[in-house]
Amino acid sequence: MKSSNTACPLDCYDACEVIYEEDKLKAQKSGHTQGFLCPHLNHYEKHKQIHMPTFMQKEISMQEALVKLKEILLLSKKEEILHYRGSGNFGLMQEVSDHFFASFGATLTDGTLCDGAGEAGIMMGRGSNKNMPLLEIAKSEVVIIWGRNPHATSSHLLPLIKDKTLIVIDPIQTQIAKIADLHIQIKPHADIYLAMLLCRFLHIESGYDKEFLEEYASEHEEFYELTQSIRIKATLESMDVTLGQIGKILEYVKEKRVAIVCGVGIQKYSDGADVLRAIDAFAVMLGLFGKEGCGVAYLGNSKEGISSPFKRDAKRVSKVNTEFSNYKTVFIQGANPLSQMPNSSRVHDSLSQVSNIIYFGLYENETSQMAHLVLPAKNFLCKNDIRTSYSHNAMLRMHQVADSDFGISEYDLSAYLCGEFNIALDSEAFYLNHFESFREKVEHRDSNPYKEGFDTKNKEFAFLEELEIQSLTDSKLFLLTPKSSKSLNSQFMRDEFVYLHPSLDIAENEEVCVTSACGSVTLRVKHCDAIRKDCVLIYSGTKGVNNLTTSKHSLDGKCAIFQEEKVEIKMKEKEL
Ligand SMILES: Nc1nc2c(c(=O)[nH]1)N[C@H]1C(S)=C(S)[C@@H](COP(=O)(O)OP(=O)(O)OC[C@H]3O[C@@H](n4cnc5c(=O)[nH]c(N)nc54)[C@H](O)[C@@H]3O)O[C@H]1N2
Ligand SMILES: Nc1nc2c(c(=O)[nH]1)N[C@H]1C(S)=C(S)[C@@H](COP(=O)(O)OP(=O)(O)OC[C@H]3O[C@@H](n4cnc5c(=O)[nH]c(N)nc54)[C@H](O)[C@@H]3O)O[C@H]1N2
Ligand code: SF4
Ligand SMILES: [Mo]
Repeated sequence: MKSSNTACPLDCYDACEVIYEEDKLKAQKSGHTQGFLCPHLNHYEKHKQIHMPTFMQKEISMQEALVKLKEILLLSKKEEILHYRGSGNFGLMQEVSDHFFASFGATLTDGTLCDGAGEAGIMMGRGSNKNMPLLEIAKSEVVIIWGRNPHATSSHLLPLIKDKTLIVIDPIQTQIAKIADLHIQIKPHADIYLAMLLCRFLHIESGYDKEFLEEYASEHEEFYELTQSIRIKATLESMDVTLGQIGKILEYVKEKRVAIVCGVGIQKYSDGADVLRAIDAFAVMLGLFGKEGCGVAYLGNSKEGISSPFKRDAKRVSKVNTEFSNYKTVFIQGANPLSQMPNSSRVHDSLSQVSNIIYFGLYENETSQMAHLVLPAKNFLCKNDIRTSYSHNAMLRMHQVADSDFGISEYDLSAYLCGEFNIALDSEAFYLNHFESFREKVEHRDSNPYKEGFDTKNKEFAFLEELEIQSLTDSKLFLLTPKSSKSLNSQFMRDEFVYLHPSLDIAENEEVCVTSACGSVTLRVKHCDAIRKDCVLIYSGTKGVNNLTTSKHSLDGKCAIFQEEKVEIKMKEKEL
């Protein structure tokens, strides 16, 4: 009999445990899943998957599609082949195709569209990125939600923090901000200054953890000097934060078990690394590391402690500004780069010059429509896999719980290609067992890391040493592109509006053109009084949002910077 236990495959903090019974997806009652799933899985079966492979828009059989794929690879030189894999499915077995392409001599990708800038900042300060897991946050007394929107992106955090003192720092009055004890509706991109000022006032009030600093952060006096380079009054004004609010934060956190829960919102900028490093510095000043119920949560490394059984060394190019036109053949797996990479018109122009675009995914989207060969994948219910999370330390088997007579799994596709090209590949069970052998290690990751110091050479925290003060005021508007509760990036129900503050005086449903230095998009307006007047909100996954974004990298971390470019609204010859 088939197992009925599996796990949600989606790129999400929560990595829920799922039970499949009578064709229905149900949540595991115990553990981190707490008996509920989110709309993505509650309505999973409603989203129409691709059933038939196509070549030049014509339906073909899977066998014909595989032969076509082999022919295309045979006719391309190795250096003309690019394998571009996204995060549509978070299972560890997704990587099996990397094994084929790396062994074949193709080029793979590196860099990230997601959390890399923030992670780089954390690594620079602490020497590693060891996360504060979900269950540890549950033990805190005060939670600072900093650039994360848990109602949309990590709802399993909510029951764990419901009775705590809540501080939210977000330019949007999110649902969590509405119920918080304190919401700082900060100007976007100002978090680094807020973090530095918090450190400075903590120092002035001698509210810092002296013992901790002496042992693990002896450069704190130099850092205090750096914080003094910020002009208090002018900076507060430009951030839209008051001295009273800073005082309030310090009052709430002093002598308490504090969890600072960060999301990707704060680091979609060129200096995203410095933002996380400055927030870490505040946590260091408070002595929050290595203690129960204290710490900084971000997106941890979900693969920490797990070695890959696959061949991975290959030439790599960045996922952020991939020059597709350098390749004759591009194999795209679990990704929708035409929508989700920055600077869509550049991506479109570059992909247009590729002779063979192969799309291997579940759903139709901009990328599948442009592909020459489309290969439907099997969904997570119909294949075997295993996954970990970037927010908690469980390892979850994703057993095959159903059958489908269409699509192909990543393992079966790779096994076919390895067979045809004489590349060694072990059995699926071998790889699953390999990952399984790390369960102990993953499930016993240190919940309070850095007890014996940081992972830097001298075990001390490395503070930011310089700060470039940027102006936050000009006439343009900030672009915010957070995650929508109805879609998972470009999967499922994609949003299609631009949200503006009603005081901008643009009528609802009016079509406006949003422009940036990179491009423009025309969208209909919805009013939203939860956003600041100087912001334009377009959710990730909205068609055309990335016409506006730059394909430049963050200064550290090889990461996309979706909120770097400011925007303007144009309508009927009027400019705002
Ligand atoms: N429903 C849903 N869930 C998802 C996803 C999805 O698309 N939909 N995507 C998944 C993925 S891939 C990821 S990486 C995670 C990310 O999930 P989150 O970490 O929650 O990231 P975002 O939604 O991008 O942004 C979070 C918050 O940051 C705020 N923010 C934006 N700019 C700033 C700023 O300059 N300063 C401050 N303080 N706040 C700012 C936004 O207003 C938003 O409320 O979610 C995962 N979960
Ligand atoms: N403007 C803006 N752009 C963003 C972001 C933002 O916040 N704002 N967020 C960025 C972030 S954080 C991320 S992580 C990226 C995500 O960007 P992508 O990784 O491109 O993610 P999706 O848009 O969800 O596309 C995933 C595709 O994977 C396919 N898929 C799903 N399951 C499977 C499977 O089991 N097998 C195979 N072969 N395919 C499958 C589906 O068909 C789906 O179309 O987007 C980034 N882009
Ligand atoms: S909350 Fe996240 S892990 Fe849980 S069902 Fe929804 S998308 Fe999947
Ligand atoms: Mo992401």
